Amino acid sequence: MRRVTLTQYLVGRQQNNLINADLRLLLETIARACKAISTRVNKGALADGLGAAGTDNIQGEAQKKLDVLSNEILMEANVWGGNLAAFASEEVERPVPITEPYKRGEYLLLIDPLDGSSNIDVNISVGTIFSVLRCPKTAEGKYCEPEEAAFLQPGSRQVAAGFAVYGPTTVFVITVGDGVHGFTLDRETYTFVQTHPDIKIPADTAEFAINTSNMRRWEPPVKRYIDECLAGTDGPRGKDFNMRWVASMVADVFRTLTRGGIFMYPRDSKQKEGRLRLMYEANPMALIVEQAGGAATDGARRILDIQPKGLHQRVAVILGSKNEVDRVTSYHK
Ligand code: AFP
Repeated sequence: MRRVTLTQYLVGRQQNNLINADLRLLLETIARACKAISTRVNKGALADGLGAAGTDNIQGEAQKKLDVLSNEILMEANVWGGNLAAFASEEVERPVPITEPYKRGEYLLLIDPLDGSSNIDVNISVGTIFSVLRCPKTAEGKYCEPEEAAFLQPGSRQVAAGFAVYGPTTVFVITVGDGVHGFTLDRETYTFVQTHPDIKIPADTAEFAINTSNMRRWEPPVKRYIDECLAGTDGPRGKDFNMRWVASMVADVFRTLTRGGIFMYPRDSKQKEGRLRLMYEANPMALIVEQAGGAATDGARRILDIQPKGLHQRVAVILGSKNEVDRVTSYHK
């Protein structure tokens, strides 16, 4: 039986009026850019793509060459479509509005061009994360100037979100609000082919993902939850837990989507706001996880309800199998 391609999936959503032609073009263009990034990532040291770029991003973090290149690939791919008002990127301090000679459109694109880039030089999976919002309109019905304020919308306003994982295979995961679907890159035809239709996260799990080197800094509810997992069959959970930590959110989230699990990057005494960025990491992943039947909070609040204050603000993230996320949230109450 012939598998559905990403284009067929998106055309189907357009025919069902779930998305319009502009959003479909945007999503197809993002996927095409992810193919180009995948090719560069897979070349690795053969193409002088590894190592530091010699510059820092807005977060003051040293950029990798592939961080900068991935950002350029995504921006160049999306500047001409006439469907974007502006984009925002982890790698760029301020939003980049679409300007003449290009036409503006109704969407705002937020990207983490290369998530997990500290793993690049050691050949561990990395990825691209994206989030799509609508540009707000004024009372007169005109699009607002796509400055930072236009982006500061809660994650529940996203019209689409997804990510690519550049791993043993390149997988593109997307939601437009009617479930979560995964597409694997067929390198012979260079086509994304649906391999994970309608992904659902198991409500229970016996696997947690957290960077335990931060344990001494955690707040009590997180410490209690992890201690109980570590106590295994002899402890209050009555079962043994396994641990995974890739340190590439895209890889940890894809594993959580496909076999269940709880992914945690809590706030702690050193990273008081948490480490992950709300607008282009937590929000898109929270929409994906909820659309797959999971849950995503900052320990207390639903991620998608958080009213952003800044484009690059950080947030605590606890997401995955619903029953486990609910348990951690109950410990915070
Ligand atoms: P980098 O992009 O700087 O490698 O950070 C990756 C990340 O934002 C996210 O993908 C990981 O889950 C998390 O940071 C890993 O953080 P630690 O290195 O502190 O474990």
